[in-house]
Amino acid sequence: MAKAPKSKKSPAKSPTEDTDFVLHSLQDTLEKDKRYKASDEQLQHFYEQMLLIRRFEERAGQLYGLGLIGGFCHLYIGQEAVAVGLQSALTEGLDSVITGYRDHGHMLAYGIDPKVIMAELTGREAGISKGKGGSMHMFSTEHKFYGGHGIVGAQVSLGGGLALAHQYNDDGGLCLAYFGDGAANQGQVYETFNMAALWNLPIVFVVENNQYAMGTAVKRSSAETEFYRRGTAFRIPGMKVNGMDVLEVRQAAEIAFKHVREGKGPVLMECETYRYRGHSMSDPAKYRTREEVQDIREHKDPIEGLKKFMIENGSKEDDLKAIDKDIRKVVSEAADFAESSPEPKASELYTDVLVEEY
Ligand SMILES: Cc1ncc(C[n+]2csc(CCOP(=O)(O)OP(=O)(O)O)c2C)c(N)n1
Ligand SMILES: [Mg+2]
Repeated sequence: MAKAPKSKKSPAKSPTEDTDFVLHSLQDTLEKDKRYKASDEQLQHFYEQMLLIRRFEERAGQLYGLGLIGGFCHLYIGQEAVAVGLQSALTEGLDSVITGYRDHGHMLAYGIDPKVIMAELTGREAGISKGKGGSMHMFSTEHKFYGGHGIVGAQVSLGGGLALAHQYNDDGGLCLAYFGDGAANQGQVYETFNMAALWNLPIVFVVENNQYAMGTAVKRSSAETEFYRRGTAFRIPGMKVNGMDVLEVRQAAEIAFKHVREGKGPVLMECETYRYRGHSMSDPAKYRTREEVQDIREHKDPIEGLKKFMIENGSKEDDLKAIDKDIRKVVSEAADFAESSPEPKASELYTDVLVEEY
């Protein structure tokens, strides 16, 4: 009998022997020191930004109720710590961000003027997309914020493209691509994981696991509910992060961004979070109990959590109240602006539309 040819490949290693397989290394680093050591100034900044998102979204909900916002409107209330923790660690003007339709918070976390965001919601000329995009289609190339996408999962592959551009231009930037637990079951997400890992792209994939995709709970739709593990087949390291704690999110961002900037390829981060409001403004929310929402609000709220931490560390309750007052004023001014600005002219129907063949 002929001998089997000797394989030139070294025998397969068991996962535990495979020391260059870094899937757990980032999580291990986070576990050692979970919370970012923020300065007093940074703490105040995180508090202000999360509160701005909360108050802005509450007001947007009211304007929607008054019929001043048309179309869809998906609020971010409850998830504030994710956008603020991650985006505060980005390099402004260099890194890019892309997300789905639940996008107002990400824009505010970028420091974009609340007036132009609110004016976009009410479909006014002064809006960031000239009033022609609305809630789901906000965009700012100036801030390298690439939307605002209504097609679930599409932002992940587009984010892969943005990361490829960073690599191609060798600009040192990275792309932060957010998507939901529901989007995580889209096929194109895994095609993107494959190419991103193969080409070592500078991208951080962030699953904002808010427990539901419209009315469907994660465990009813997902065979693997630990989303941070879903990059395993592509050798993408995963991180599981408490998305209700802005300091943990920021710490995870530091670790993930460092890894990506060192040219080590993509990271998949799962932020466990919760949305307090319905999927969109037209959601009757019959798929969960009031008690479930109330329990999270009382025990895990990201803003209350940070407030408690700040007071324990010397901040005065009155100063924090004053911040809230100032923010309410900013939001009121944004709402007045959004209600009183003119609508786009009819001729705007013919601008920003691709008509030529390509
Ligand atoms: C390709 C595609 N399929 C279905 C929809 C309808 N749809 C809109 S949002 C949504 C749920 C997505 O949930 P998730 O990804 O968890 O994000 P979340 O709304 O919780 O932020 C679905 C199915 C869509 N917009 N695009
Ligand atoms: Mg979801």
